[in-house]
Amino acid sequence: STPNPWWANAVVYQVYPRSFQDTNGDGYGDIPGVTRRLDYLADLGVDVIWLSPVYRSPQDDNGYDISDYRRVDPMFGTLGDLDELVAQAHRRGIRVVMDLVVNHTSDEHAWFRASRDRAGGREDWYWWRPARPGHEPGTPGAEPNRWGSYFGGSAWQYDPKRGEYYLHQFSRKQPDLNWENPAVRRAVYDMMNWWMDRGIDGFRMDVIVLISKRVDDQGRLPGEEGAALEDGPVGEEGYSSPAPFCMDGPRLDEFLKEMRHAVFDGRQGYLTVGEAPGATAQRDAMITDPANGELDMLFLFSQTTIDTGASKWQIRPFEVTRLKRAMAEQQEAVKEAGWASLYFNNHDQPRVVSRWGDTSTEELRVRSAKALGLVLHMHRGTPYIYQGEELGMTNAGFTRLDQYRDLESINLYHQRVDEAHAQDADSMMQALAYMSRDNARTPMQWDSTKYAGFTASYAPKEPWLAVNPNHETINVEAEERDDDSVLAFYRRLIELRHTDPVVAAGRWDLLDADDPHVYAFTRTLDPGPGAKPGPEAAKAEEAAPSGRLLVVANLSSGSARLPAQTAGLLGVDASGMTAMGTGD
Ligand code: TEU
Ligand code: CA
Repeated sequence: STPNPWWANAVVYQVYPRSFQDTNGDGYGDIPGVTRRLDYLADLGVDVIWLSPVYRSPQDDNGYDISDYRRVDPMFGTLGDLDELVAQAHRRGIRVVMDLVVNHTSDEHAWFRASRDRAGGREDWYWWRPARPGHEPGTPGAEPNRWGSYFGGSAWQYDPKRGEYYLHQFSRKQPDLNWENPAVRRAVYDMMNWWMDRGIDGFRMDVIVLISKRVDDQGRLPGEEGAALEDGPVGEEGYSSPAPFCMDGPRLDEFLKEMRHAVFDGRQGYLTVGEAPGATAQRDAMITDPANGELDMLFLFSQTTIDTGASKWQIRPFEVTRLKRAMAEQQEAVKEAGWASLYFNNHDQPRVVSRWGDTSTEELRVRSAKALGLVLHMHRGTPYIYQGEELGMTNAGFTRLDQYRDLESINLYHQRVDEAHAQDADSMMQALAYMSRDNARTPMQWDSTKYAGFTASYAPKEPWLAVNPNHETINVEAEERDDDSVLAFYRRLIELRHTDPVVAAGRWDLLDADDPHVYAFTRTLDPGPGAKPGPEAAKAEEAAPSGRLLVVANLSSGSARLPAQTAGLLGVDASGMTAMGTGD
């Protein structure tokens, strides 16, 4: 195996700037707010900040719709504010990774505006297609194929100016870039180099596995008139899925290698992590194998889909065994080469303590948050913390549709309930309460004041999304005073990754895979025959003489017995454990 790169024992903290800290009272978090809270992050001990998009954007999808990659949106501040944030972070030994959204741009980006012209030189920068022959352009059924957008409606939008349709896998304000066009790729790499030269430390790449589309030898998409490829089956909402044709497409490896050369060759100390819905653990191993020169890490979706059905709105009960299986798949796949990212939460996922923990009492919430944090952070890989996860922040608790702001939640409610009758209103509201992205996006809870310290109590504007009422008890200030808080526990988790070589590098072995309550595994760092003696081995001996760590967490709400393998390893009889035991 390869020597560990710098990020192998690093912990990444995701900041969703819109919800982190507002400094000018407009109800939106901003870049000076992140800078203001850097000491908090330095105290927590994180090594890297991943900043969700702050580029110029109409904010149709909270900044994941970019209209100018080289400007900062005024709602977040200025380019100068961003330079200052990066400089201040670096001063504290924290690296800054920016979000890179290049599967699509905003429909207000200059590239797209030029592309609406059939002769402007940018005509092939997006996926333009004519209406289905024999159909009036712009009328229902005239779309090039049956694909549905992930955010509702057709994935095709008619543009009367151009007289054609453009593809958008996400909202109609997020047209997909045509990566088949080398000029598009060059423009993206130029922009990336511009940011790297400015001093940032890498990129988290939004839906990067969607950039290569499966086309036939005439360049036609599936289902398009005369295309050799069949469109997929139409589902209950009236659309087919673009996923089989756009996820992990045929030229993905080629594009990623090209990007690596064009942007990262000769650079050092950076990090690249690609968001990879639909990618398998085997593909993860290939793409993150340093020998292949693609990406450092991927965010797989295997663990985030264990409790949903065909659609993310069909909720099924959480099963510990499924979580273990999903995590194990990735751990096994990258054990020889490649590297795992470890996450339960981000700005698209509900709060893990509400999702898989027990929040029925305050005591169980705290234990759940610790148990889930322990399990995640003790795996082999690079852990990601999403703002507020370190406090055990919970889901939003919204009960009415008008409390939501997320376009996915709102559009899909209308599509599934009002249009397709795929789900009744009550069950959809329950599904939103469980899965909506807005659960992750309520303002960061700093203190117990009216707006949780996210914005001043006397601010002229309310926070853009309601503050969770439980901020009166769950907040940074309260948890900093309490040595047994979730926050204190996260500090120790981060410290362990930095100080214990077994945590950073040890082999991972699952125990008792089929036990429905207890999540247990070992981490082992044995020199083995033929291992080189050296500073690494000496350090390992010093920090953990046995070179072995046993992690045991009861993830059920009741008490559980130590399962056979775990008990055997401890040399004890299976005995009772407390609910959501933290294992520490
Ligand atoms: O998300 C892509 C993605 O696959 C999903 O997580 C998606 O957000 C949704 O939950 C599907 O049900 C990325 C970003 O993380 C997300 O915030 C953006 O909205 C999306 O891409 C489009 O840029
Ligand atoms: Ca603000």
